[in-house]
Amino acid sequence: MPTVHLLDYVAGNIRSLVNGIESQGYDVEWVRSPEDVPNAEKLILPGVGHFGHCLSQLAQAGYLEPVRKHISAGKPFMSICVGLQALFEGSVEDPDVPGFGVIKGSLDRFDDSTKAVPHIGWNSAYTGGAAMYDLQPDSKYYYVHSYKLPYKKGELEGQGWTVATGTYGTETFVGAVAKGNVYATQFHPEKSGVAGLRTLRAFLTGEGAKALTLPSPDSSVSGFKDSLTRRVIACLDVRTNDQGDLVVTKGDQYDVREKGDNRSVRNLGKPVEMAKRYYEEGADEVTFLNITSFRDCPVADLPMLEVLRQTSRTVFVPLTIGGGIRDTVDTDGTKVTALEIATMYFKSGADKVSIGSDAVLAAEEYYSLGRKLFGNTAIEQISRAYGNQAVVISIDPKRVYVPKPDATRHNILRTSFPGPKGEEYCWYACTIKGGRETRDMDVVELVQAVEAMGAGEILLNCIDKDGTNSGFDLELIQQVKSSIKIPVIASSGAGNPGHFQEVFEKTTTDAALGAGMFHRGEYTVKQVKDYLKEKGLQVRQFEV
Ligand code: 1PR
Repeated sequence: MPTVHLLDYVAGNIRSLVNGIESQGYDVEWVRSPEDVPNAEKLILPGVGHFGHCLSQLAQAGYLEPVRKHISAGKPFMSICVGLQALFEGSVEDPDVPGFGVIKGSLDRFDDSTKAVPHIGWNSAYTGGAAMYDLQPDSKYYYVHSYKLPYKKGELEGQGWTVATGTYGTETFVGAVAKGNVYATQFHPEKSGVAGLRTLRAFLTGEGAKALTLPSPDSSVSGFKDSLTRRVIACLDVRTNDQGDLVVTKGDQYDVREKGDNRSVRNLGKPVEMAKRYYEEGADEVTFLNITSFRDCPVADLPMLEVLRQTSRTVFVPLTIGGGIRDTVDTDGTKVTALEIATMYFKSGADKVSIGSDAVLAAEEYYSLGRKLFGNTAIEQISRAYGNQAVVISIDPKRVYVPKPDATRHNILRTSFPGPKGEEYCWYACTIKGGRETRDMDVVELVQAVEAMGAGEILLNCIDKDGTNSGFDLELIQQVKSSIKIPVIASSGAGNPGHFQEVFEKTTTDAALGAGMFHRGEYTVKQVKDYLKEKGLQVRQFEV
């Protein structure tokens, strides 16, 4: 099999990239020291973490010069995400650390005054008609980043670079650049479904470089409307049933057992098969929640690791895994940190981890210590190692009614759905252990604390709505959205495509998630996306 060299310079969640490359019939050889670089014919630099971390790791390990030589020798070179950013001169993310300087220009941060940052989701890589590694004008690519090169007409073209852009809010940014032997993408091709694998293939085969067209001097790829699509996520709650099999289940307000005399765990199918089906129907992401954390099992044998390994070989959209991510003690008595558990998940193919109960406990400590951070929580440790975007906080709130605003110290809202005694106000209490234990913390307190700790995204469930098919809790979603800058995924209650339209139109949510309606076969992901498109909302269509 032909090979491509991959620079393995930090612990990164690059299993998906390896899977993407292998799916195209190529073998990965790892560059493990600077001496290996000259042996590489084709070299890929996957960017992990943040700008300064990436470049200082490369510098410390002695990679800067060999990589520069590889590029100037005209050998095929591709860099991804922070790897693209590293090619520029610098970034406001770490102003003291210089980049490779292969491209003139410096990165800034997305403006978060009117939109969520990081920019997470499927956006364009628009080339304005230039041929660039098989990028297609109607395709969408998966981005996740807070820093970007703002697109300025002619700036990169004047240096001979062909440019592709996306637009987020009113900001047009550089999504990909190419010149000669160099191709760099801000998006993740390995997570961008068929469109992403196509552009990766164009690099691997060399066809992309051959067919690349130069920008014309007056070309412009800016001036777009926001091209970020509405993200639709399929979620699989997974646990072992009473027979010991790993099954996808689904509860009603978190009760996953059948009603009536037969109280066995509901079995709705097999996790790997169902994830693949949702991918092929056009799910923009797939989330697995390991709802019982497989107690009594050595950490290294967690069945979810195998589920991820198998899923990530065929599902090329982001995979999130949640459940049991906390410091723990293994069955043999050894201590295992949350970071170590997250690392195992990343190495098995996860792109993000989701933390539930542990986040609530960490937030309680954060407030009790006077809002100070000491760098020791799971959220801080995992986001430091893998980047904020890799850490999702899954919240399981419950509505608590109060008769008047000053009846509680918590962040309340006036509700259009009064309580059993006609109460017009409510707040949302955070729970832990799958809703079994309610804590004296409201959702606003929790999301603000975890944002300060470095979480990249919120997965906002709602116990009252879970499994009811009655639509999302719009009041809860808007309360959370207006309290933080990081993106929010609305979850719980989706029962038909109209509920997705409603949550996207009536709140500013960044994504919406469904579970039961997909598992029970009531609607497919494709039907939801077709419906949203019909209603004039931008969605990514699945490509074959
Ligand atoms: O606390 O870090 O070990 O994580 C445990 C994880 O498991 C948490 O993310 C928690 O939300 C989840 N979890 C625990 N128990 C349950 C349960 O159902 N008994 N599931 C559970 C949470 C909620 C969503 C669901 C949406 C949409 N399930 O995953 O998919 O509510 O459902 P719908 O569209 O059918 O209404 P830790």
